[in-house]
Amino acid sequence: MVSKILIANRGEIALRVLRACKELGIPTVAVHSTADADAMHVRLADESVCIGPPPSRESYLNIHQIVAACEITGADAVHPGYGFLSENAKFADILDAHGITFIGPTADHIRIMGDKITAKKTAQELGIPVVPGSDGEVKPEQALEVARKIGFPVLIKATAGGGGRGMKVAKSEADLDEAISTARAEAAAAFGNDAVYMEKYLGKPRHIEIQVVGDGEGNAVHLGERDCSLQRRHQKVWEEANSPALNVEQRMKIGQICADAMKKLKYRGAGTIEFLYENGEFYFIEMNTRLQVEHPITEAITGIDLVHEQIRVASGRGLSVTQDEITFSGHAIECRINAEDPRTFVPSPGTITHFHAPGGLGVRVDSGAYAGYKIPPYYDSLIGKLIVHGRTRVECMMRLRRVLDEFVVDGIKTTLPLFRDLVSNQDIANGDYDIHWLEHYLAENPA
Ligand code: MV4
Repeated sequence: MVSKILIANRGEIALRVLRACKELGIPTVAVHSTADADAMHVRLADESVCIGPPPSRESYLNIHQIVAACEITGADAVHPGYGFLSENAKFADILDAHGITFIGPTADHIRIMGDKITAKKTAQELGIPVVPGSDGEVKPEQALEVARKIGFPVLIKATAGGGGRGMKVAKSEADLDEAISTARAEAAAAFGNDAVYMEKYLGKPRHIEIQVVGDGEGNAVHLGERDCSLQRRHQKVWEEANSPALNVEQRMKIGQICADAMKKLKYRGAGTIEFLYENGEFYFIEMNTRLQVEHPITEAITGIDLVHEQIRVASGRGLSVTQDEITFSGHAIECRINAEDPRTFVPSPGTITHFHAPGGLGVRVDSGAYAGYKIPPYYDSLIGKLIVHGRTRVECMMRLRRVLDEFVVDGIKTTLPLFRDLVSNQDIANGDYDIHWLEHYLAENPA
């Protein structure tokens, strides 16, 4: 059942999920740490429960406290948002054991996709193109033979990794031993698991991800792609739907491959299938079994509320659309507004003294910030997302430029000045960038 939803998250995504619940007429329970007692989602929820002190491991990651909050309030479903427990299979299992609906995939699918080797093997079995590489884990004594078969340069990746953690490039045989030992040591330290695998290293790819939603019974749809290439140290900064690099035929082809794969898997809920895209080819790297930060740009071009879809599926009501009913209209860009220095990205916590969010046609601001809001230093620095839509990419960029000039966040440093530079950059205007572009730009354009 889904008759009262507990939102096991904070910040802008908690507010976003709460909005979807309210539109569906479903009562909401907010949980918060003592640092978030004044947060907007707490104010707007029907009920709220303090689940602990500020540290995440004592609050938003505390499974016992969240289950207790469900028991206290009678919440029979939990939306995990992203981050925190959103891809924690044990959490999904524990909720199932308590008869509480986890609004997301099955614990088994979370596990399969959480292990990067089983994720890749599963993707391959489902007909998704993958990066050429090793057949599973590579032991040090096998590394040279495997690398010669793949061809240098190769990339060593942690099986338990993801998001770029525990990766090492080996450009030639001379680099290989050190790359392997360093990657294994870092993986052991970061994940408690030193297993690594190997892939052909792609030098100048774009990062393109496909949004999918499945009903858990064999139906699934794709909602097109998002280009997330503009990243800094694996943190996405600016995302676009559609990708400036793809045409309609490519979009439909890779989208259908992903939707068909999710049908075979009987995938339940929202998911994102991540690819590297280079020389016209897609290469699967990972699948995220959660709602992504950047989901609003997909909503902007399709008109589909992804959280509504998640809740419908979790309620057993299935998808609200068939593939033929999904259309892609216009272009959308998301800028992540972080409480950080716009060049060094050093966190800038503090109190917002003035907050003016822009408006107008095609403008969405997902944020729980307000004048007087004290940004807690305990969590990530995202204070809001600016999503702008236009009928074309040119119109979208024109609107984004106006909106960035209108947006006011005083009292702390934010990444807004960076976006004001990017929206006027020729490469960005031409959509001419890859995953390394932003780091090169920041290095060449220091504060
Ligand atoms: C790669 C790659 C090049 N070749 N795999 C980084 C995080 C994780 N999603 C996988 N990542 C990469 N895997 C091969 N075979 C380059 C990256 C990568 C990257 C990927 C997407 C977005 C930004 C990135 C930044 C650095 C490296």
